[in-house]
Amino acid sequence: PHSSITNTLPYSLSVDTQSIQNQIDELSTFSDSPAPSVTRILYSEKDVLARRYIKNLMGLSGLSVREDAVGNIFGRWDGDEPELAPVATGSHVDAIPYSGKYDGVVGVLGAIEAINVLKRSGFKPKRSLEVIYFTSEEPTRFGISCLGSRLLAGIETLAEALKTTVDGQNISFFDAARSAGYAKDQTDLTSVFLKKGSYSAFIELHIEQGPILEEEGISIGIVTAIAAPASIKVDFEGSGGHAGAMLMPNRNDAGLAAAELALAVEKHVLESGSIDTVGTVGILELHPGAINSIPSKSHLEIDIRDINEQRRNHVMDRVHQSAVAIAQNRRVKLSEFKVINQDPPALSDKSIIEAAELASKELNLTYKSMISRAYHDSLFMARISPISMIFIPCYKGYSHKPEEYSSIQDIANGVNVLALTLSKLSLD
Ligand code: HGY
Ligand code: MN
Ligand code: MN
Ligand code: MN
Repeated sequence: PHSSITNTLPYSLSVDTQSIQNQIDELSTFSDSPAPSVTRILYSEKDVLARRYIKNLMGLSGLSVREDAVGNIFGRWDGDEPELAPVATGSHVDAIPYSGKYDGVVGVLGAIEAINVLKRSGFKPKRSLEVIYFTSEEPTRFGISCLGSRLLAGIETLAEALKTTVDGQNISFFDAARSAGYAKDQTDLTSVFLKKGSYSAFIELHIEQGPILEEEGISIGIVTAIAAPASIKVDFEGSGGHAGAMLMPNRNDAGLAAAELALAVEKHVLESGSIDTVGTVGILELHPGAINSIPSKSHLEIDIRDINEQRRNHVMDRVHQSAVAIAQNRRVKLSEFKVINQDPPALSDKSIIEAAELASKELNLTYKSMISRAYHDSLFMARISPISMIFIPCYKGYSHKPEEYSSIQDIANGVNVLALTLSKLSLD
C-alpha cells in the first residue's frame, strides 16, 4: 500500500493557500492587543472566539469534535480500522501578550488543512487521524506552560495544583475554565489524562522560531529533540522607604536585589560552558512602583533552558545560591524561590522522523534535522506517544513579537509534508 500512496499523493496534494491565509488573518483579529500584534490568553473571551472558530473549521472538514474538561479540543477523521490507536497532530492557538499570528496557529490551521488536502486527494485513512487543539501552551495566565498537554500526559501533581491555582487577578483556574464553558461539574481533572499508547504517533507542525532554515534556504526542519525548559519565581522583600530621606547605607533595596539576580542569571548561563544554555528574566516587577519610593518588594520570573538537562539544572542551582547570597549581602528577605517547572528534554521517534523525511523527499523539498530550542506541546505528548515535529522557516527567526511572519508558500510546504506524513503513519 505504501507504494500506491507514494506515487499518487504528491501529485494530487493541493493546499488551498488562499483559505489558510484568510484563516490566519481572521484568527489574528481575536486579540486583546492592536494589530499586527496578537494577545490571546487562556479562557479569555478572545480565546473563546478562537475556539468557536476552530471548532467550526473542524466541522466543515468533516471531523467529529469533542472537548475535554480543560478545553483540549479533538477533531477526528475515523479510519477504516478505528479500533487501532489513531495518528494525531495539532498545536496551540493561545498567544502571549503582543506576539505574532503564526506561533501555534500554523500547526492547528495547518493540521485542519492537511486533513482537507488528504480528503481532496481521495486518501482513505486506516488509523483514524486526530487534530488536537491544546487548550493552552503559553504560561501567560497561570504561569504553567503546556497546561493542556501536561494534563493529557497524566501529570498528577498538576491536576492537584490546579485546585488551588489562581491568576494575577486572583481568579481561580476553575472559575476561569467555567467562564469559558469548561470544567462544568468537576474539580477532578484526571478525566483529561490519556493512557500511554493512546496514539500511535503525534506530529506537530510549527514555525521554527529561529533563523536557521531561512538562513540556509531550507524548506523543512524535522525535529529530533526538544530542549529542556525550566522556570523559577523569585520574591525579595526589603524595608522600602523615602527615596529622598533614606541615606544609602541604611537601605535594603529589594529592587536592586532583583536587578543583581537578573545579571547573575546571565552570568551563570554564560559560564555554563555551552552556547545551548539560555536564560531570560522576562518578568521583573517592583512594588510599590513609584519613582520616589524605595522598592520594598520585587518579583522576578526566570526561564532557563538547555538541550542538556544536567547542565541546565546546574545553572539553576547556581542561580539559587546567588539569590541567597544577594539577599544576605543586601539584608533583604528572599521570601520566595519557587521552581515552577523543571522538565526533561524530549527525543523524537526514529520512524516518525523517517516518515517526515520521506514525505519531504517525495515533495522535492529540502529538509534538515534540527533540535527545537522552544518548547511545544509535543514535549509532553512524548510522554504518551512517539513524536516528532515539522518546522517551517519564519522571517529572521522572529517569534513572540508582532513581526513574526511565515510565507504562505512555506506554510503550504509544511502542510503538504504534514499531510503526506500523516498518510504514511495512518497506513502503518
Ligand atoms: O516559550 C516557548 O518555548 C514556547 O514558544 N511557548
Ligand atoms: Mn510560543
Ligand atoms: Mn508555540
Ligand atoms: Mn511571587
